[in-house]
Amino acid sequence: MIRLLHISDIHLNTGFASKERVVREQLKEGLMKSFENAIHYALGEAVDGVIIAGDFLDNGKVSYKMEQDILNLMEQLLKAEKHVFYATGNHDPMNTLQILNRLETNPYFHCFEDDDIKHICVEMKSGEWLEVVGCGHKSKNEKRNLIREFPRKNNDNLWIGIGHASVPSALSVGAKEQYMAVSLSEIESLKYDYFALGHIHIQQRLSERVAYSGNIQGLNYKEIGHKGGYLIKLDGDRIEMESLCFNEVQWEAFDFELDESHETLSQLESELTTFVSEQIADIKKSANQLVVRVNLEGRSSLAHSLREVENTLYLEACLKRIVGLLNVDIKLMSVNSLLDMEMILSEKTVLSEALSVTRHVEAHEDLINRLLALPIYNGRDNKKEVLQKILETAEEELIDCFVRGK
Ligand SMILES: [Mn+2]
Repeated sequence: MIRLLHISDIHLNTGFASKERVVREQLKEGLMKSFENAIHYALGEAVDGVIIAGDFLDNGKVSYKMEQDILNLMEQLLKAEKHVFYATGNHDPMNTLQILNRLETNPYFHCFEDDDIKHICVEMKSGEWLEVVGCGHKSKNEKRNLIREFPRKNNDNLWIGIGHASVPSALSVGAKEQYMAVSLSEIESLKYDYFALGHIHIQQRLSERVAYSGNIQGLNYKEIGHKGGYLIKLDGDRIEMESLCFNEVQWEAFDFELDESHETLSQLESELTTFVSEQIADIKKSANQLVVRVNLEGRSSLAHSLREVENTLYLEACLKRIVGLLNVDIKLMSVNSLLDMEMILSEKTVLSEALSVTRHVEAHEDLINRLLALPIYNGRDNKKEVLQKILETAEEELIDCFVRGK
């Protein structure tokens, strides 16, 4: 049996520029710690090798300390006779981490650095032979489907493939840039025993033998929940996969509905404290540190006070301290004042007239046509949806303007 740890997209030197200094440092340390967690796992378990499927680094700016930390962890693995299979990605193309060249002569270190399709055959401790086919990214903008050129499995050895590539059918957050795009059926036609993918940060098994390990610590609020890698066990024609958790810091986001019952900020603070504590009760047992965003929605008499930045900053600080979090962000999604809408609409005012247009825009065909002819809609194919969104916002702005005299 061959056991491999598959990780990818560590983005080790991400800057987290939007966060304040203390939080930024802790997020960066968390990334290194998450990587360490993965390496320590590999050292402690009967793992034959570690696959790193690209974007190990976020960019080419690597501090001396980080270089030394990386080298140190890699050397621990190699000393323990664990193979390292590292393929570069779009963030860490060829020559990004030159310090690893120093490991080139180590028989346990295998780097798939550029666009050459490398095919190696490695003898494992069990005496089994593992054939590994992979390639890296020669530049930051590798769009060619190099995986299509990989050789098909043609003997009884165990074969794995490694690539940092987009599979268009995979689940991703928003539209992710397509690098080395390859279809699942093309990968499957290679008949490998396992294909380790990197690039998409959501862990997912695309088929029995093709998977993205996901990243090992979230980088932003789109990347919530546990993060880690896969333990792959290959035994003859059997495959077993286990999802593992390595993240040191965990990102979470929760929606909180405001209503007329929230009358003072201090009352809101105490309700938010209880709410967030409840939401994270189970998560906190597994993650060491949490970064939490609270999305506020709804109508409340506190809308105005919440729009004052110093008030939300203070609320964030309170939540962070009381609940014991690494950081809290409060985001006003759609927070609006309490209003008697029925009354506003029933009155005969400019506002009620304007609102009746935004609410029943479909009744004004010529108006729609004039609006859609505006330059902001040029080249958009979902014009009506965009217009609808703008009208929804416009309603709030109209009310702000007329009722609150802004
Ligand atoms: Mn990538």
